[in-house]
Amino acid sequence: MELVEKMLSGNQLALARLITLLENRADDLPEIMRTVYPHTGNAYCLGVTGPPGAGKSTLVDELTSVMRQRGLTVGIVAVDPTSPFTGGALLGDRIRMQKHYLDDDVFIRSLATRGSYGGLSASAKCIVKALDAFGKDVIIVETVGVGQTELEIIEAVDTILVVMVPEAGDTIQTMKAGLMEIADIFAVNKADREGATQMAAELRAMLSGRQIPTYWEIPVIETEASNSIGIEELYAEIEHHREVLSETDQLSARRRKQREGELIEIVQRRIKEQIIARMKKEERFSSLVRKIADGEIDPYSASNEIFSDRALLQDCFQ
Ligand SMILES: Nc1nc2c(ncn2[C@@H]2O[C@H](COP(=O)(O)OP(=O)(O)OP(=O)(O)O)[C@@H](O)[C@H]2O)c(=O)[nH]1
Ligand SMILES: [Mg+2]
Repeated sequence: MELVEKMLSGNQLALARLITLLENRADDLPEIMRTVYPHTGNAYCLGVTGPPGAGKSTLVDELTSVMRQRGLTVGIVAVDPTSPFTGGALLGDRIRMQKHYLDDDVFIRSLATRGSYGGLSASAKCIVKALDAFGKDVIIVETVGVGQTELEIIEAVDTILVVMVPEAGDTIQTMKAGLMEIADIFAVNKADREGATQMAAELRAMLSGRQIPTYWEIPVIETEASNSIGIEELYAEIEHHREVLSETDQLSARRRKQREGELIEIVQRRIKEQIIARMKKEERFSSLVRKIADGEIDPYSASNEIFSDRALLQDCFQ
């Protein structure tokens, strides 16, 4: 693939075009990924998640400055699956405000839903791989941590930073959203506001009761992203986590698990797409749908009919 070769040789424009293909899940995506894959595995991937407006983008921006000072190249993928209509445009504007927009060594792309079921997290993961193959040292993925899509994406990173803000009910929300379970590091951002120290203490107390991995004690760092306060400390913890993961072989364990998940995901998607495409060609399928709609048959019995049709299934997997 010429475009992939160009990208691999360091061409920024090729990278941008390739990422657009991946974002749109172009037909040749599998072929692109086959070529990209052997060049992946060198970048470190940081996931940043937390409630809307917590200051994730501002923190990402600040952390990027620290990384750039250390000579690291950075790729940023911001995912906003919440608003299919305005999300893309809004996010685009927000991203543009970042101060690394003109830095050639920082590549920024925002993604928003296109109504594709489950496609967003898959696209995001492919894009992270492309940035990795391109040679970025660090890839940062920002998501609003609420739904399944975001959790799927965030699980594909090496270090998960959960950003919180000192606002009433936030801790409980975070627990509900499953963020307590996935955090490697907590940042209590907007520490200039009242209640930050108390929230950090609350979080630490909660964590001390439930430290599951013995190799890592989850730190809670207070930050003021918009005032550049606490960023170096936060970055130090990210570095520290990375070191601990490598020393304890947890990094390779995480990545092995991610690859396994990735395979299962790809197989699932292929099965789903093939069966559905094949089914839709059958007159019998539309008559089944009619029967379901008319209440003559339930969807479980209808799916049994489909799965007992050996000829149809065989046809799917030739
Ligand atoms: N007071 C205060 N405001 C902050 C701080 N950090 C960020 N903000 C402000 O909070 C607002 C939201 O910041 P963003 O970085 O866009 O937050 P986000 O979490 O990326 O938001 P979404 O992507 O929309 O979920 C902006 O107006 C920031 O300037 C902080 O430490 N203190
Ligand atoms: Mg943001």
